[in-house]
Amino acid sequence: MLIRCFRLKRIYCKVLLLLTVLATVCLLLYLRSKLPNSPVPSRLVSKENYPFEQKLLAWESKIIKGLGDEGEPAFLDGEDAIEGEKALKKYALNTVLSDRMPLDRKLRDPRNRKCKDLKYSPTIKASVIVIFYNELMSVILRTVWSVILQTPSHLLQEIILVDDCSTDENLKGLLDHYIATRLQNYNINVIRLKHRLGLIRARLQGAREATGDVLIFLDAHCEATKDWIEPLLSRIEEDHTAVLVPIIDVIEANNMGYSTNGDSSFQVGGFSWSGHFTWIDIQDENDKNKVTPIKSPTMAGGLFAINRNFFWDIGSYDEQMDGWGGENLEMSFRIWQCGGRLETVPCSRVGHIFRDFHPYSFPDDKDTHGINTARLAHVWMDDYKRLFFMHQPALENNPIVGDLTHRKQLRQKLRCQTFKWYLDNVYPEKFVPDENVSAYGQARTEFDMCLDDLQLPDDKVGPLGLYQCHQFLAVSQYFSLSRRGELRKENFCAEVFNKRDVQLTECHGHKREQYWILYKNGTVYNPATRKCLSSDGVEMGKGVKVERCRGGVFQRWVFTHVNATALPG
Ligand code: UD2
Ligand code: MN
Repeated sequence: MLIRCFRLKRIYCKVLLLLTVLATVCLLLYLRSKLPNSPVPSRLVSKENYPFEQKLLAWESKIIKGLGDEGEPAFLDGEDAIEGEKALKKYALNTVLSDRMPLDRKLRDPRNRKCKDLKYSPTIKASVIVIFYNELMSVILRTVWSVILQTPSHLLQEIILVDDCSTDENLKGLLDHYIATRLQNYNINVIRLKHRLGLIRARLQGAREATGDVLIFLDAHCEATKDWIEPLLSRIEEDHTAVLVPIIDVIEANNMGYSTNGDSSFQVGGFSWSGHFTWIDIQDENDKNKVTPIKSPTMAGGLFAINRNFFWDIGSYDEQMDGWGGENLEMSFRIWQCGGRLETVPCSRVGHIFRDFHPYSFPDDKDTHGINTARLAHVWMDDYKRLFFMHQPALENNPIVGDLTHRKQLRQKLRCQTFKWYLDNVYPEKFVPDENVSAYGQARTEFDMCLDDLQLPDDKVGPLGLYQCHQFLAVSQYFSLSRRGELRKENFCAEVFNKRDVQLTECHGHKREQYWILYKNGTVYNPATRKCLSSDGVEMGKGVKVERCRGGVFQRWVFTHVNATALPG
């Protein structure tokens, strides 16, 4: 008909044709405007995953461009702000804000200026392993994107995501669809565990699948920054027994701000005798500005790089550790005692969302941190385990701790050093409450009252208290008088305030207010105030004080163990 129309050259026919074409174009344009603007090639969206695509598009359309760029703290308005506050209380994270923030947000380069001049040219590749259990999808994906964007592709073998049997439905089909449609050009492998295995065995599963020269483990709420991977890989290429930790910066859980500790100061890992990881400030002035790796006695556990073969050779993880906790100290002690090194790399920085509480629960409500730590104490700490079990007496001979044969065999096979060797060579600053001290144990008055920390939380300053002596030596009443004259508990020292009150506060090593002399007659003298420690008039549960020295029962303290030869007359 068309041909005939042209042949006929009738004007009305031409007009009709033009109108038809115009109408078709309009219809197409109209239909297109009704379709969401998908960035995804249509061949990747099938009938089955169409609902996922819709959901992702709806989410993506709400992402606010530029929000949180440069790692700046971000804030939402109105209802979103209120919902964000609620989420923070529920998940220890502002999930509303995270969902609105671009997954590939730009971060400023947080490194020390001197790092920027260093050139690294590693030739080995990493497998980055990210484990998760019910984490927020946008947070997991931001972790993944940061790795992709900050890692030169020739250094990245693959990213392995291990889902520790999450129950959150979004982390199944929707996450898979995101990876298939938005990350299809990258080598990302998702492992779904059939049962919840806990973070230790989840990491092991990831490691088993990995094929890179180096394994880099990350928590599922991290953001890598510029050139983070080069110094890690270079150092491992130089020494395959070096296990490395980046500087772990803080991403604020409420506003996602990326904050650093300042340019030239940072911390390495320590531990407390209660079996917890602690941060220790770099003491050595020369180390503070360093850009080369610095020895670290322990690691926090979530973010580290290790040569893949070395990981297996040195005993990977204790597979009988459940849930969460303890594996980081186990690995730290083992690495040092069995011939490796643990180092913090100042020029590699990765942010981590530190949450105030675990947003997930543990099966059976077991104290997995305690049990796992009891396992490592038995295997790696020799006699020093006495100091841990003082904090956890119920775990000392408890079958719940499980069989240790394999780990003890491993220690023998690898001919590892003793824990004393570790303390002497790796962590000589660590205070051992019953070694090289003038006195330790309970400090008792004649009225059966003892010095007591009154259950002071680890991170607080509080009074050095007085309480009825316990029948057994419990941690709350365990004090030492160090050779330096500190009356201390782990990292807390008794210090005189206002020339009268005595507080437990962080040990400074040089403060005169923290300096005490124990005389053979039981007087505890503070030369700074020229006063003596006294229980006179102090009620049970209240703080002791210093008073003019006048002898007598209130100023006499009897320690359970005294090295009499070390005391002045
Ligand atoms: C710290 C470590 C963490 C781990 C832990 C001790 C850092 C920054 N973080 O606690 O990596 O070493 O100490 O065990 O050093 N997860 C599972 N299955 C579970 C529970 C958790 O896969 O049953 C995942 C979780 O989603 C996260 C990772 O394990 O990606 C670590 O858990 P976390 O972030 O709650 O631990 P965190 O940072 O408090
Ligand atoms: Mn974490």
